[in-house]
Amino acid sequence: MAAQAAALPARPAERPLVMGVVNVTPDSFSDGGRWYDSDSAVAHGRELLAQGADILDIGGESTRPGASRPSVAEELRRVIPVIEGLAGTGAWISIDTMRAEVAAAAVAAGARIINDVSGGLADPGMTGVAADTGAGLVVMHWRGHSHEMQTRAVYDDVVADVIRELAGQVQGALDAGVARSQLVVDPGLGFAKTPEQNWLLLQHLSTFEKLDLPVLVGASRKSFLSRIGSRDGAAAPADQRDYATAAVSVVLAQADVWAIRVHEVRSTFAACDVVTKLRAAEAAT
Ligand code: PMM
Repeated sequence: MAAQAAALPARPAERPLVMGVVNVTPDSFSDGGRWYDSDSAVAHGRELLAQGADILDIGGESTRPGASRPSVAEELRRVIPVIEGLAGTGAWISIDTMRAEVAAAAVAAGARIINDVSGGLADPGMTGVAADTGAGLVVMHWRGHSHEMQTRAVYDDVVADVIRELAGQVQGALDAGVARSQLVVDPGLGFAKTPEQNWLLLQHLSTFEKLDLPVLVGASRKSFLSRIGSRDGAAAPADQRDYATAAVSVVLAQADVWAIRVHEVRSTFAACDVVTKLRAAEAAT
């Protein structure tokens, strides 16, 4: 009998996996419009792979606060040619979508992981696609679409509430027939979270071990990082938040998360290497 392909890439012992973002959108907050045509998106994906990215996350819908949703046809038009263009590289490709139809088409085109920022809540068919295809499934904590999420950042205890709600989303996936070995959880930084709540979640990442599943974290270029490092109080535009992002990646590597989702991969590899070297020095003493 042929061995069944693993649903998820293995994490190297010494560092988290690094997931590079390819947003094929006109309006993502971090890089909207830069890789909007298929050829430049494929070229960008290849560049991230050359820089060492372990996974490429291809998305055709911006989830920034207030963004309007593309049609299904438009989302498919954006992502499928890019997945087809990158599948031949043998890279692990994830599809960043909340739609079951897009996820199914993406897996047929070569994606092996479904990254659903709604964690199965936006489209009731999503967990069934993961169960039927055996693809990996990232279940992110989510409380509503972009136009309404900022009003939903109200928690009694953000860490406990996010973990409890994520556990419910995970149970929904398991009930639909998804295997535990397919699942990854994500605290969903910036999604129905204030900056203070994002920092609390980062501070308490070890609490997510309760869920007993790999943890993915995406802090890259998010607005809670816009004033990190600023000495005059001015907010940096999204594409100038990579130093702050890399500093968070040090924290994520120290927390031994499964994967870090970033737009600029080199600085996160540098962050991971710093943690690896410190650990080696500690082991040598
Ligand atoms: N953040 C964004 C998009 N997709 N997926 C996961 N799993 N986790 C995240 O934190 C996440 C995500 C928003 O960032 P972008 O618009 O720059 O891609």
